[in-house]
Amino acid sequence: MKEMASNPPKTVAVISADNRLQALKSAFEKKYGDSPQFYACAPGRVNLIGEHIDYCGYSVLPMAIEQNILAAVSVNKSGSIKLANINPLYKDYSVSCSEDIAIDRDNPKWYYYFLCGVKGIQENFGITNLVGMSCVVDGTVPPSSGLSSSSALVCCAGLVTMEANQKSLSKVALAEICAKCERYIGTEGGGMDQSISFLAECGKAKLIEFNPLCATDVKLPAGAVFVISNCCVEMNKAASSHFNIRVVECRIAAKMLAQARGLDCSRLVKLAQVQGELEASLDEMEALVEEVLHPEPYNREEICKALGITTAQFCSELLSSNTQHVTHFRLYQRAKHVYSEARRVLRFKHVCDSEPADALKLLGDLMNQSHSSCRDLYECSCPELDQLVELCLKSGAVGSRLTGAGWGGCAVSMVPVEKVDVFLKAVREGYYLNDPRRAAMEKQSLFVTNRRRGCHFY
Ligand code: ADP
Ligand code: NG1
Ligand code: MG
Repeated sequence: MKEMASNPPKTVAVISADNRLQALKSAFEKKYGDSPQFYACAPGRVNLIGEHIDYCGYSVLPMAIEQNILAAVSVNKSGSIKLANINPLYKDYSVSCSEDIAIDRDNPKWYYYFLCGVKGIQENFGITNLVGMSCVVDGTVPPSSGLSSSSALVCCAGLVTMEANQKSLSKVALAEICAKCERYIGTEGGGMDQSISFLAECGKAKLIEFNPLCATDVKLPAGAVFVISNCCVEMNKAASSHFNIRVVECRIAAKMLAQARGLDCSRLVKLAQVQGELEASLDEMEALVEEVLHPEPYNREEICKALGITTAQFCSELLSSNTQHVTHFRLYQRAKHVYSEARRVLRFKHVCDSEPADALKLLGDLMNQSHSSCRDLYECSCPELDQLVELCLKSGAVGSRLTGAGWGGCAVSMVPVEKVDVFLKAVREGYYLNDPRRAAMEKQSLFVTNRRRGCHFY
């Protein structure tokens, strides 16, 4: 708890001894003709279990990974924020500090994620005159692959802006600000990614709880490692509506369940809030879903009638701007996934805490159930990811599941230590080497994760 209340740490690094920092420093000097004044770093994450439930108010269980977003920064007197990226695919951008920061959610370019972080800090402190900054960003989190490159970028930008404007915030405050401000890009996420990016500690996974935000250590069993494998299908969450459609479906499901139990549904927007109001168990909530909702998709008329609202209210109060076209909603399947997944997270934590002899098997089973639920009820997998998960299980994993939002991206597998070499060889040969495009990406796509620390400065 003490750690969570503290500010992001400053780490002493010998820049010349770190190839990546050295390359970033050189790129900065070439670009701006001066040396960076400081560096900020924010890690990506892998979620071990608890998918698509953070925005419903439920706890999740991620850990930070080695891959991160790193920025070199100096304060300038030009009255503008200048952004550049080591990767030439991400173009330079400059914005005046005296203008309102505009984020175009219809065109989610990389620099708008950075500006989300800037805007979050600006609004929190009511800063009217942001200082000018020159920044070069270098990222190693595979983008649009469920390891949260977007939030690492937003968190890094939040940190940079705080430091450059000589402000100070705790990690918890930063996590909450960055969860809120990433929504300016359009995705209505729940806060898992920003929370673990700030609150992670070396060697530890965390149970992240919301309202209030709290991170508790989870001791993972010693006999297994976690391996990430990317199916090499990218899914840009802000440029598509898949993610927000699920958020909307959960919001509608919450209101329908609340209405059916005579609660004031205008106030309730999250499935966890409905559980709280009813003082029911997760098992009872699943039974309520069975009783109240039907498996066939709902159309707009049926929902409006049940909730006693007009189509105009439905569009303005329940849909987001990028889901206005959606006509059918699978409320039963989405709510069933959320309540069962919330229960799996608690069971996973319980197994880790109680360390039974068959812990690996129990945890593996929970991960496999989570993947099935994501694939069949939440429909957020894709054929390549399902094929990869199957292969991971055949290659020695005791559990394997998609991680992050899905529709592409990575699987996380729990592999007994003694089987790791055989596992990596089988997955390499079975998924990557027989396809030239995947083979070229293999090095950054298949790796054992280490539990890393959270955001920090150099
Ligand atoms: P993820 O699952 O990785 O969070 P998102 O679709 O949410 O995927 O976000 C991906 C977006 O984040 C990219 O399209 C890009 O705009 C931004 N991004 C990721 N990595 C970098 C990077 N190294 N530099 C700049 N922008 C990045
Ligand atoms: P990714 O895949 O990193 O974009 C998203 C959300 C999370 C969470 C997961 C699914 C954002 C910033 N992130 O992550 O909050 O809902 O999907 O569990 O929206
Ligand atoms: Mg993201």
